[in-house]
Amino acid sequence: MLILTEFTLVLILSTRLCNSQEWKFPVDFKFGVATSAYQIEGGWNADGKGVSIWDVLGHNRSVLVEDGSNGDVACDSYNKWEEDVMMAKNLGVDYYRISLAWTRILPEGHGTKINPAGVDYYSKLINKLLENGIEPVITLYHWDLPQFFSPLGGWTNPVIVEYFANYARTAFTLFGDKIKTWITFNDPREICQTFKGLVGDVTPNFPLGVAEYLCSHNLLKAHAEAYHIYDKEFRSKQNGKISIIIDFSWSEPANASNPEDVRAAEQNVLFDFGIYANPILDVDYPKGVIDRIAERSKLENLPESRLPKFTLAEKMRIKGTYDFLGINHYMTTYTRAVDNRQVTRPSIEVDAGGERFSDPTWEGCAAYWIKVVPWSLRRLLNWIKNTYHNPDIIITESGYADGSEVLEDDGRINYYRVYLNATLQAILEDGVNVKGYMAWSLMDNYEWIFGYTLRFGLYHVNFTDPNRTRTPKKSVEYFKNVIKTRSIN
Ligand code: PNW
Repeated sequence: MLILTEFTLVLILSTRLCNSQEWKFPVDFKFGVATSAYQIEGGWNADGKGVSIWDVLGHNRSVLVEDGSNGDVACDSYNKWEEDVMMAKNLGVDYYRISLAWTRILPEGHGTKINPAGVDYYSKLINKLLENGIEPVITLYHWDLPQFFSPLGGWTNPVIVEYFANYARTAFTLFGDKIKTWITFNDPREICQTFKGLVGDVTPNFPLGVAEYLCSHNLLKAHAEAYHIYDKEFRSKQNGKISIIIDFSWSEPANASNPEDVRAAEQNVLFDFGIYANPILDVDYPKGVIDRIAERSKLENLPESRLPKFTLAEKMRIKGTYDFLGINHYMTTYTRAVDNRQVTRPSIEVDAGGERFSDPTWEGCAAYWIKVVPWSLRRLLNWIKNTYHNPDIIITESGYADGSEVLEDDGRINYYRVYLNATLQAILEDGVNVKGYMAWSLMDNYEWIFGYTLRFGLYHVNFTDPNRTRTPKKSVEYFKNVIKTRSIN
């Protein structure tokens, strides 16, 4: 009986996956691919570009990088951008998400000294995309902070808010007549938790449990300033949309019938995602986060909470600063409640509590944080729908890594098949307003502290060839076909 039931279920699901006429992406749904400046451009000091924290890390502290490499040349997209556009065109994507290197536009990071060669580079790229019917989506900040801000403490210093606002206004002025979709920040959790608002070389005295929150506090204010500048000075002429991308790692209760585990998992979701999303999509930090950090701070005998407070005016300035929500999704874990009332060295991880682990039966890939667990994407999309009044969502990154130079990338094809199917389930069965899906990434690129050891591309890049030759992997045909048929096969 059980076998029959399961068999029937599999039959229904696979019929739906393969044959159903309705199991298609809605007409207004868009497909895309994403990259970021430091990961692909190279040309780290070409034609007047200034230095970023990643240039400095790649040159002086490349011991922190798995293969000791840097992004000096990367995919050489500073020279090969026309080929990149043709690759995107071949896929048939609606959009190509790139990021601007802040120091290519403003070499000093601050002030008004603009680098004309940098402006020219992005103008040519944007124009070429538009000529080929591809919408350029621009991320202002994808981690390559101007080095100027590093000794000031990066995102932990509130002065950064005005500097970022100046950079954002410069970008809207230079490119806004051609751009319909702007993103302020890519992945605040990575910026503030992984990299601690700098590039995460955490010294023994680094103020953990404080720095992460100073970073998110300033980042949220900077996001809101950029949003309001766009709204007030540019929107009426340029008619674009602007928002933020927040990475969402889903946390599932280890035992769904144990209320403690349910609470611990929810708390992790609030610390990973809600801490950045709630001030924008609702108001202020989530209550669960405020209460938890206050409680931990008290245990540590601190006079006040380690989490900074927004004034009422700041809360109102940040609230509602989104025209849609960008989501990057990679990680899934189970969370088990643990008793951690003891006082240890504070950090956002300790504050978040719970013990996170993955199921050994989940299929993995070369990136340890990625498991193929598509139901978790569907759950987190529903969580957003239910928590924040069903906003428009664009999945701005989703992808799979190989650890070697695989061209027959069946693992990636399977990944996209099941994650796109979960996206369709969320749209068609659950009524979540998902409006787009972007694959990470158009091509293999510099994967931060993993250097060139992880390959996320639909296109292979030969990093030992001075020409950085690009070759389509098998997944190019697959993704192309999904876009063409608007269905999964
Ligand atoms: C994203 N996680 O970072 C970045 O936006 C990309 O630049 C990067 O290349 C891509 O993911 C692949 O790693 C994340 O552990 C890295 O949940 C890790 C996580 C999330 C985002």
